[in-house]
Amino acid sequence: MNNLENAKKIAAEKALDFVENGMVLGLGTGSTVKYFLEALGREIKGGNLKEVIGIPSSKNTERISRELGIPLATLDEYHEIDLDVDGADEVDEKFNLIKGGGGAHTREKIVATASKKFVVIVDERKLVGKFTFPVPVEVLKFSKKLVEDQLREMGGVPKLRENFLTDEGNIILDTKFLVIQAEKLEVRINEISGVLENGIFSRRKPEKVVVGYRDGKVKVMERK
Ligand code: A5P
Repeated sequence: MNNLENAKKIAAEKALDFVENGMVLGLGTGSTVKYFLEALGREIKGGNLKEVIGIPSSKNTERISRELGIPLATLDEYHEIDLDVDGADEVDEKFNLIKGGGGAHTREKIVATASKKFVVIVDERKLVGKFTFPVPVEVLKFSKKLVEDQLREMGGVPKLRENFLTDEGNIILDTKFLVIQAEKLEVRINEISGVLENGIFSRRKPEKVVVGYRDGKVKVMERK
């Protein structure tokens, strides 16, 4: 395993410290979360964690979790989640996030919003002073052109994610902005008719960000 993968893995494994018996867990999506799922599966199998139930944020996470023997439920069955563990594409100093590199941000935001605690696991590359990642915007196919026009009017440069549909069957417009004022932009993009959700998380920010470093260190940062 290379240093970067190890950085993801140690951040993911550290997040297990916050998991307790009997918890309902939000299960995020992505390559960092995969390490969390593997560690969680091991703990459940080994009997160290009991009566834990996961609410997956994507079909992919659902499939991996099933393979690992993690008991699952739906948001309809449990609408209060104790702890959500998820990755991110970028994290700024105020713990605003950009998510959706894997196209799962709509469900991820629903799960994070339903969670009492939200912990984000990242490798050190994801910590940024200023966002540069294109904002993933999930859009109904029907409204593609109209949404693109409005994103351009807002100063964005939308680009269709090729050969990709979300779990809900929608398209993603990855939209580059020169300046991202997280709170304003999150709300404004969602006001466009035809937009389901965008990948800025400024209203549901994590309480903790666990960062794995390529030199093998891991740090838990708390939101002030
Ligand atoms: C999924 O849509 C995303 O929000 C992921 O949480 C994010 O892209 C982080 O993924 P990695 O851990 O694979 O970088």
